[in-house]
Amino acid sequence: MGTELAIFGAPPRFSEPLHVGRPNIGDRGRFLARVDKMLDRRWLTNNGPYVAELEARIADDLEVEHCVAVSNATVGLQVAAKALGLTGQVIVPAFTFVASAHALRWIGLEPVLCDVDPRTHNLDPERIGELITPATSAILGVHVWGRPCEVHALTEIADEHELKLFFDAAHAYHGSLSGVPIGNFGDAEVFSFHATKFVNAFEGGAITTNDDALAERLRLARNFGFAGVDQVVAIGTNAKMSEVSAAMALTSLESLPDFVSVNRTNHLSYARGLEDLPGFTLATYDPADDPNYQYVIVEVDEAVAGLSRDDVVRVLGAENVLARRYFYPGCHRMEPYSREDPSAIDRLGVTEALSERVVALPTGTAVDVDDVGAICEILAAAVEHAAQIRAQPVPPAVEGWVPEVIDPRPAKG
Ligand code: T4K
Repeated sequence: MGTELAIFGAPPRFSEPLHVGRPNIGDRGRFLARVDKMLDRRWLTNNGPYVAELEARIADDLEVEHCVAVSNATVGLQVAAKALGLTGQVIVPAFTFVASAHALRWIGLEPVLCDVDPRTHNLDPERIGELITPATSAILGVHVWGRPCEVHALTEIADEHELKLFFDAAHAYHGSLSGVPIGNFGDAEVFSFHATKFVNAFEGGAITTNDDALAERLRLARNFGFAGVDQVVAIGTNAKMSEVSAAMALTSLESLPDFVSVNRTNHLSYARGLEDLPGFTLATYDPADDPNYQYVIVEVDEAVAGLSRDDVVRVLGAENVLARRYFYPGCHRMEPYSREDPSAIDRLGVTEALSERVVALPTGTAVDVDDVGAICEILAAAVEHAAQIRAQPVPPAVEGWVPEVIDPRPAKG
């Protein structure tokens, strides 16, 4: 295609925008039937029957003792942190969605940002020791892209320093490690069922744990501290999942094998389409971990590809492919962390590099192999015409979304 690229003025390859994070809908009829039933019984929230069914289903699927459904994963992380009695500092990866850090900061904890492993994009256990202080109360691992953290190494560190260990499993429903489903690790794990996630409840999440006493505290904290009618025994918040969200999550879970299958097929197609493209490295999944393949993550090596990651985002944007720079620019370059700990940059070399190189590409049930094939063709043409692209300003007349590539970074040095 080459000069037919939209960035050179050709019509965009896709007439409708192709998003990263387009929700998987599942069986619409089953969902609507559930909603009808819900309306008939006039039980809309506050630990309703769908929430109870969802919690039982998840606990069963993940082979975990307790599941506590919540209104979203951000609040779920806060409820977990409170129920774990965390104080002071919590070690968190810098390369994550900002919710992992913000959830803690919002409740007065201090997220201490740690670098990640360049191979896994997950918290690097080797870098944790240097950040532990007398104020550290916990480590929060994030299973980024649904790939499991180095759970065993993190557990050893947490045990040695008597720290709590919990996981942001927002991306990781369905994954496992050495045959143990994610949901069973650390003191607790927190899943997101946001619309863009593998299991979708519009907005929603779940906390899982094998600790009976912790589960009780989680349930209290989720519902204002109510232990029974008129009986408040603890400080709590409102983190309850509504019935309509639980109905959606249950419907989503029924379609889970289809979602995995589509994601796996798309991932394989990307792998084939990109294998000979210089400077493009697709993040892989280990099939033994039974992953959900929900994210298609590519690292762009500008020195080899001749194009930067931001050039790639611009080329795709012109074609109506709305690729995302997750997790640009890294938590350490966002407020308030950039202001409160500006020297964090010095210890976050891998996060810095990844946030410059990583791009998330569209997948999920709204994307098929033909779409993937077209995206790979666009990328191949972009590499072939890299020099022209770098010289070419984005034509203002290009239809559709063209990402704003504004660098919010303070100058180095
Ligand atoms: N921890 C981690 C590691 C996370 O990634 C997240 C959330 C959390 C914790 C917190 O979980 P929750 O509290 O949300 O349960 C999106 C999601 O809003 C966010 O949930 C997610 N991570 C993050 C990775 O992605 P944005 O700012 O990129 O959202 P937005 O509005 O740009 O949407 C993403 C794409 O999805 C767009 O291209 C449009 C498309 N989209 C989105 C929605 C909501 C649709 O096509 N339909 C939709 O209904 O954060």
